[in-house]
Amino acid sequence: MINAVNLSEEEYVLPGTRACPGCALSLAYRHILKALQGQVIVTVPASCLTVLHGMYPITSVKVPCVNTPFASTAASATGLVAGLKVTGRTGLTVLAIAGDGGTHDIGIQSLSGAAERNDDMIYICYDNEGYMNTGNQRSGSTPLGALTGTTPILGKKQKPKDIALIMEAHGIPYVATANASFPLDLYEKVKKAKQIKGTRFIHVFTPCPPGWQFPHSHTIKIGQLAAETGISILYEIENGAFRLTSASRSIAQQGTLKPVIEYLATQGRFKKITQEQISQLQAWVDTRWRYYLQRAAGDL
Ligand SMILES: Cc1ncc(C[n+]2csc(CCOP(=O)(O)OP(=O)(O)O)c2C)c(N)n1
Ligand code: SF4
Repeated sequence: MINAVNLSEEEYVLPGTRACPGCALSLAYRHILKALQGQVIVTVPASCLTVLHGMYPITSVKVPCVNTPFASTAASATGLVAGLKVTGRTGLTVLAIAGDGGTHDIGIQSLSGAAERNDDMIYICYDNEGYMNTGNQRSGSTPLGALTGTTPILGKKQKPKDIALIMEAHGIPYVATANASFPLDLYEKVKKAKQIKGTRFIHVFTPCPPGWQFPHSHTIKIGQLAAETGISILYEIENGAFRLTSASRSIAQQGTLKPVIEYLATQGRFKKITQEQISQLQAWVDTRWRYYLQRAAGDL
């Protein structure tokens, strides 16, 4: 079992990246690369992660990286996998990693194709629930009631797409959800995914201080609250076997979820949310939580 004491001290994300202070993506990425022990080729579309990497020829990251057009992250990973195969190189993981805009919306076609072929890659979606690199436009993952630069005055009217369920429906060998506030759970999942062949998909919840409008010192607390209220549910599905993990598992075993309003109140993006939207969000969380509890109990 990994813990903060025996976690590898080797760093692949160097100090001084161009990410904002308090960026949960930086924290998640640091642990993702640690879990892969640097034995990785990364492919990234335009996003906050390309900004974090820095501008050629300078980079803050100690692994090889391809910058790929927005829609083609998974397709470029497929090409890298084929390239490694024909050149006979083994021991390297191909990691495709994109934001929610690059995954739920723009990259979903190439991702679905790669998953259907079961191409041998890890695909990670870090989810800051908007197109943040270009100043916070709404995406298919932006929650109901959240304000962005492209939502109506009372916030987004639709609920988010459940990308992990969409990926599970492809029948791939490993699907997991994670949250940057629980980095060791994320680390364990990436480490496990590294050992599996075929398409592995991990969704990571990554709070974003400027986009979500909260002080950058609150990042970890907000990620924790997301798990405590059931907004972010942590689980893994390995060859069809479902299990809750980390905080979600503890809550399922010995607690109840906190009301979603406690989470909403921490972020300026929800400042215009109506009572009706709060009730809709709470109902959405309750339905999902019941569903995952049933799955964890083996009832579904
Ligand atoms: C085809 C194309 N359309 C639009 C853009 C402009 N663009 C660059 S990054 C970005 C936002 C990416 O959002 P997301 O994938 O959610 O990642 P984040 O920025 O939130 O990390 C956009 C729209 C682009 N680079 N290419
Ligand atoms: S805008 Fe958000 S996701 Fe992007 S670097 Fe800043 S904190 Fe991170």
